[in-house]
Amino acid sequence: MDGGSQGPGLPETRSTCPYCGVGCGVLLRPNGAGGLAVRGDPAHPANYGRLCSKGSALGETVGLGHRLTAPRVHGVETGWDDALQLVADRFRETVAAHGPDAVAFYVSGQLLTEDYYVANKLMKGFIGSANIDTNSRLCMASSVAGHRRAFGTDTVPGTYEDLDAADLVVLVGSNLAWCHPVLHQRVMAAKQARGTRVVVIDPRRTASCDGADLHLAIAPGGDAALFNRLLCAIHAGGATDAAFLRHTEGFDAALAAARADRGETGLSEAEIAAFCRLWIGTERVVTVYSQGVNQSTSGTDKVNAILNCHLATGRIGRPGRGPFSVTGQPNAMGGREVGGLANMLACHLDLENADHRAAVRGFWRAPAMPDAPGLKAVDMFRAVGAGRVKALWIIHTNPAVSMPEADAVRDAIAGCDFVVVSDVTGATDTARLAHVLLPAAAWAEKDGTVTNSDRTISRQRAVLPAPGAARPDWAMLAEVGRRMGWTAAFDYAGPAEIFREYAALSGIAGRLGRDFDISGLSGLDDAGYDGLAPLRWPVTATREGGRFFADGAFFHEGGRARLVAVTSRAPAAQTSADHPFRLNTGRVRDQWHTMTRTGLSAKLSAHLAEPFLDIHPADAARLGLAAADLAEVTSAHGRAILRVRITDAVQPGQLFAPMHWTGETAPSGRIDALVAAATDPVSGQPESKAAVVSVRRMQAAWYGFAVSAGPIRPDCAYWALATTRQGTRAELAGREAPADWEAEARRLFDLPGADATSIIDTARGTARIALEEDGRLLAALFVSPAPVAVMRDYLAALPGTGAAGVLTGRPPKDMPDPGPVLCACFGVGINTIVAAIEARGLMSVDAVGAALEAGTNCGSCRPEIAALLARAPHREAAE
Ligand SMILES: Nc1nc2c(c(=O)[nH]1)N[C@H]1C(S)=C(S)[C@@H](COP(=O)(O)OP(=O)(O)OC[C@H]3O[C@@H](n4cnc5c(=O)[nH]c(N)nc54)[C@H](O)[C@@H]3O)O[C@H]1N2
Ligand SMILES: Nc1nc2c(c(=O)[nH]1)N[C@H]1C(S)=C(S)[C@@H](COP(=O)(O)OP(=O)(O)OC[C@H]3O[C@@H](n4cnc5c(=O)[nH]c(N)nc54)[C@H](O)[C@@H]3O)O[C@H]1N2
Ligand code: SF4
Ligand SMILES: [Mo]
Repeated sequence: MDGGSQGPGLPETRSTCPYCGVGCGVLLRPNGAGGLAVRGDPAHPANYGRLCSKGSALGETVGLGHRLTAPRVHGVETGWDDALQLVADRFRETVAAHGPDAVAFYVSGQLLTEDYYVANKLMKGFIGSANIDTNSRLCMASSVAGHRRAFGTDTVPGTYEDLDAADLVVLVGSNLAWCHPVLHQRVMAAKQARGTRVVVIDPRRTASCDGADLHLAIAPGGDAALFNRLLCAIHAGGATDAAFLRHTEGFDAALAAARADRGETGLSEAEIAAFCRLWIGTERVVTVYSQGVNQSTSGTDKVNAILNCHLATGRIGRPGRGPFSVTGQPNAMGGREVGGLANMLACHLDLENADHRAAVRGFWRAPAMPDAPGLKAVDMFRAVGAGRVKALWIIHTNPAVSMPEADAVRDAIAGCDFVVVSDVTGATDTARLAHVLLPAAAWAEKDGTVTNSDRTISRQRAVLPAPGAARPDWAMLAEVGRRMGWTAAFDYAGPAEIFREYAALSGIAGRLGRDFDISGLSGLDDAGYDGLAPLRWPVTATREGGRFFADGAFFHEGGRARLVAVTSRAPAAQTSADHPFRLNTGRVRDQWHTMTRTGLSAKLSAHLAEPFLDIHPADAARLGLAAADLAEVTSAHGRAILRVRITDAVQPGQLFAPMHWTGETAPSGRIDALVAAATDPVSGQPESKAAVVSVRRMQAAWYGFAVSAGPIRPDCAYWALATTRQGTRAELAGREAPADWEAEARRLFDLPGADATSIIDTARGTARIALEEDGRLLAALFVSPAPVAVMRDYLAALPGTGAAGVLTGRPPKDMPDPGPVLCACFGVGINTIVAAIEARGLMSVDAVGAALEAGTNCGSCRPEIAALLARAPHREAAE
């Protein structure tokens, strides 16, 4: 079972990082006491030993304090037998009374392939409904739809090696530096090695711009218009590949549509011309795209506008050339392969194709199979809200936070007759709404496979025991299948057996002319599965891995690719006097989605500790907003309160806010409460990046900052919690000040009996309260009528230590404040880095690394260090 090397002490096991779709290999060494040492696997082809800040901090997230350890029915712990029998009974009764479409599964691109395969088989083959959809609908659906329109299948043509071999990498709607950091490092290495140029197309200036040659601040939704301009320029400049175009159809119509497109790009003619020159003039070009493209009501058209340019020039499937949709979640790709979307069958077979349906049905010996697509995510939760879906099983995702119109989704789940949630913790917005809560084995506790962005299949391996009764997801699903009466079909001994069945089915798909064929692995025995080294599909008797399409063979009937005629469209919602701002949303470097795992790490929580709103200086001035104020943001669907950050990284009229905060960590920061559920007409993917909102300053009576060695229990209009090494820190604000701050502090920290030292100035509205026990600081609260100015990172380190001097809010003179942590791996703060740049005259990121270690482990903070160097007077940043 150990696929890794033997070092001193306990053996290391090879596995895969559970976060992003880069799919980095990791080497895991349990310490025998529940802990885990993690390093990059030098042999894994995705990362060759590199890891980002999130991967490096995995060891900090395997603690068991927050874990769900037994099934719960209506909040009461019970055994598996009762819980799963109830699930099976309720699903069977609901189907019997209301038909198969009255039930649904909502699953996740973070499930392992084996989990996903069983869920899909149970719903589509046995329950007989296509009502299984996944959070990949919010993530990859437009890329899937675009690939299928152009290629006939959902095929990613290229590989990561293309990023190493490209002379131009164009990042469209991708903040690669923060969201796929190891791929960004590969691009930066190529820049160093061969001078690869990098263009970023993003309305916002991001960390990815720091290493780029050109940033095009495109108008939100303007991508299709820009790539249509490029298609025209390709044609006008004679850069089409006539020989390759013979393998395609639709060029003339696509060109005509591109010529007629008058869509807004927000760019100057000079910028467009420079981009077209660079793209056309560089044979080895990879166009990488992500959520700025997919999460749009014109997402599928944006994808095809990009694919059109690569098809027209024949720059596809050859080294250093191609369109490249990077996947978000660790198994987003695997989920697409097993058919987790409501409109797909397993192995890239089509639900709407009768031959495909018959083949899968025969293979599964399935009693029932739907012949029409099921409900896509947005429609699924609408059907839940309307009472048409009466039994819902949510697995490995947190839709009460991450779906657009999140308040309505939360209410829909709360009102559903029967809700099952499988999660590793009960402390999520969604899990709190479950009738039946099922404890899942977590990443380091379960075996299976994942597929990353470049079709590489890697093993995830269990190295820790699952706590309490927790079980892998496939095991719960298979048990429910058996209890619903399909004993033989779900009688799996383990993931290896599921994988073999899946690989065998893919052989049928291959014979039906599909791309996804891993039939070469269908004979893998258990030992072979345990030892499986990363490999890229397809894997057949005659072929392994490689690129697709250089030979001009596509998967549409007739074998040709299709260029799609595309006309750009602005985002669905228009700004107006009521909602004058366009709200863009996305990710920060060190948090993963709804923070249930990264939020446990003090290192990762130090980078950005609360939800924020980026706003342009001109807009802030007009609204009377100062830095660190709180802003109330309102849309037609909900409201949020967020910390103001004034920055010209966003354009006037535009805002940016992160997607990560939840009812558990900052209830007023649930950003999807603001986002409308407008969807792309082809893919059904929601437009998560283009809400329209209004903004005003929150009239807070008081602002607070708190640190504690224990939990903090805020009860005020605005609060945000973050994990620290010593316990918890909190940002607070309220509309009305409590009468007695000392009593409030005791309540907040649940410390009724601790010794209090207070400095309270009622006239000025300030209060500083330290709660101690035997001279040891337990907690401290700082209150002010304006945003609290104290040295947060210094204070956050004090609980548990001697309490002297805490109430000054500042470190003693001989101990400088390091500032917010920039380098998560070595805990180096911004102030420390800036001071070293100034005092020692450091000129490069490497020099900062040599002096302070910052940026020398995972490298995720290198773009930010480069930005600090660039701001230092008279110095050039050299990455
Ligand atoms: N740190 C971290 N990394 C992650 C994740 C995480 O939660 N945290 N999640 C993973 C997942 S599931 C995903 S899907 C990926 C997402 O990875 P990315 O897509 O790179 O991340 P986002 O921040 O969602 O959005 C990317 C950019 O799109 C821009 N954008 C918005 N509107 C437009 C537009 O109209 N056109 C263009 N061209 N750009 C636009 C935004 O300004 C943003 O910078 O990240 C993965 N990696
Ligand atoms: N506004 C806005 N909204 C967005 C986006 C955006 O850019 N902007 N991005 C969208 C995208 S691309 C995505 S991918 C989604 C992500 O959104 P979600 O999928 O909702 O977010 P996660 O926090 O990843 O949820 C995963 C859940 O699974 C649980 N879990 C962890 N391990 C296991 C396990 O082994 N088994 C089980 N059963 N559960 C486990 C975690 O505790 C957590 O509750 O958000 C989407 N929403
Ligand atoms: S880039 Fe980071 S988050 Fe993504 S797989 Fe690699 S280590 Fe994990
Ligand atoms: Mo995603």
